[in-house]
Amino acid sequence: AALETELREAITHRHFLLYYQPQVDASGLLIGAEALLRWEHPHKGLITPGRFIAEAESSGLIIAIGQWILRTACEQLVTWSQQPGYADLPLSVNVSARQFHHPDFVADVLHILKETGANPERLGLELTETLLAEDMDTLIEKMKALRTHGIRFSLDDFGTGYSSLSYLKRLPLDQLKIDQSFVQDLLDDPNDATIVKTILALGSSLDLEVIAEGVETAAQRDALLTFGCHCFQGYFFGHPGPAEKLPSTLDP
Ligand code: G
Ligand code: G
Ligand code: MN
Ligand code: NA
Repeated sequence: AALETELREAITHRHFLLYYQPQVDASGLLIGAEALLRWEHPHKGLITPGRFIAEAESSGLIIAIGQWILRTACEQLVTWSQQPGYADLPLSVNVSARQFHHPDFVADVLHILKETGANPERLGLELTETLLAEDMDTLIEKMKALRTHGIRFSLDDFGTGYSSLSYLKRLPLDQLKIDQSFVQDLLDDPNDATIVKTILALGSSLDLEVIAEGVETAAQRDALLTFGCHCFQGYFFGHPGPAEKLPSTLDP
């Protein structure tokens, strides 16, 4: 397809870049960042992954792009490790199902960490529930192998997929990310408020950190606080942007 050809060219010419979005605690202190892929198209400008990730997955190009993403994120970790205020900042990287299921995934991640010199304890990987469709034992084995090195795992877009609670209990996770769709209507839709509270209770009983995504207003943040949520990500705190624009403290 035309898009596949363009993606191949983008890989060759390194037309990708990573944006970073802040994650904050209840007092607005920066507690982490999420790396978000962007394609700097020579004619079409900046393209968000929603428009090409599916093609990257189906064509298999996500493997090469994913390696570039991990390497770039690890290089950013090394840069931060030398900057006051950022030295211990955790960075989360999105990993697609096809990428994670590749037989070389664990070796690739460890190789990139070694080559860049990034601290594995600062690296988090965000998985989605689509991964759970495949062999559970292999999935858990790979997660455990990476966790031995200190890498953390988040379940992204949580609540939108099909993960049963028994799966959730078996997975060696560190964090649940409440999908932004539930945060969006939190104040108007009692069902969404109930779902958010349920995810927070689940996280608490499974000893998982819970972070709310897509927080756009102070009112949403305040409601989440009263529910016992202490970690936030969203436009209210900062849009995804270049690493240089990531503020070390936010005071909304
Ligand atoms: O940043 P944006 O809202 O455009 O992201 C859209 C979707 O693309 C999200 O579902 C996000 O998880 C996914 N995405 C963003 N960056 C990456 C990446 O580096 N790798 C993968 N596999 N998906 C990404
Ligand atoms: O699927 P994933 O959670 O990785 O994707 C996160 C996506 O959500 C990114 O593309 C990012 O640009 C977007 N995003 C981040 N904060 C907000 C927000 O406050 N509101 C909305 N609508 N989107 C957001
Ligand atoms: Mn994510
Ligand atoms: Na998400």
